[in-house]
Amino acid sequence: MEQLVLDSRTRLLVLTGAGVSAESGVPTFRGMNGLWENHPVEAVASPEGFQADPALVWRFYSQRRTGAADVKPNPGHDALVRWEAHLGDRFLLATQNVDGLHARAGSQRVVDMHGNLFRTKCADCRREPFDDTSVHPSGTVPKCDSCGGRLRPDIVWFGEMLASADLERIGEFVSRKDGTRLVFLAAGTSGAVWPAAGLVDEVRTVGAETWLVNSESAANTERFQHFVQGLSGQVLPTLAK
Ligand code: BJW
Ligand code: ZN
Repeated sequence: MEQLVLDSRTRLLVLTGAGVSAESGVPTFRGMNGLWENHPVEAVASPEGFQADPALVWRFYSQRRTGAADVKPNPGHDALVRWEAHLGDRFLLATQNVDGLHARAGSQRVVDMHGNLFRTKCADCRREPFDDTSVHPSGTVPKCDSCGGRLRPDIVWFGEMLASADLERIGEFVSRKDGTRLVFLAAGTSGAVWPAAGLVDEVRTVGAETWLVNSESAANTERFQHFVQGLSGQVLPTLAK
């Protein structure tokens, strides 16, 4: 297998997607055919969907919270923890996963690009998002203590902007000028959802070396210099030297 070199002149940006959690037992989006109980994911993960049927949205996220609380990080998550221990500030993990498994595995430099399943915010007022493991499986819609409005999961839904602070943190890491060379590795992601799917092009503008680890070809495979086909829990632990 080709080897990823992580020496003292390398800084590494990792982008993970649902495939990295798959071996922990978390279903992927394309694996569900983009459907949950026959509803298109866009219907339960968009502001329009929440407006139309907030109870359905809370049933979806309650099931996700219960499922994600029951699973454990896998050897793919653990490999990323070791890389971070080795690289320190020369490591950044941008994840599209909202399940919190990277943090539970021990990763520290993590950007939750698409939010966090175990955080809730108000749909109506600006109060700070807060940690929340509550579930509402019968579809009751929790209310905000501050304004009485509807609470919603702190997730970046379709058609919503990613947090600018998160995008800036990634952008600063990409454009950092400290004499190190940038390596970009994407794992377990279909390359179909933007802006994450465009990161590979952004890093190429600064001359990054690019790797994709995925169980099948992604929508943007040809944008990467190296494609290692396989399961992330098997490939990542032996990929770097
Ligand atoms: C394994 C494996 C194993 C399995 N090992 N591999 C430009 C062009 C076209 C469209 C757009 C565009 N810009 C914006 C859009 C619209 C939209 C978008 O991208 N749509 C596409 C579907 C076309 N993007 C947005 O709306 C984004 N917002 C935005 O751009 O704001 C600006 C704006 C505002 C207003 C109007 C217009 C623009 C926000 C996107 C937020 C995504 N949110 C979701 C749902 C909520 C999260 C949740 O509830 O969990 O996040 S979508 C869903 O997809 C989820 C995921 O994080 C995300 C990415 O999926 P991922 O991780 O790639 O998973 P899968 O399942 O797709 O793929 C898994 C892969 O792993 C597969 O390839 C498997 O083979 C593989 N695999 N097991 C290795 N063991
Ligand atoms: Zn409120």
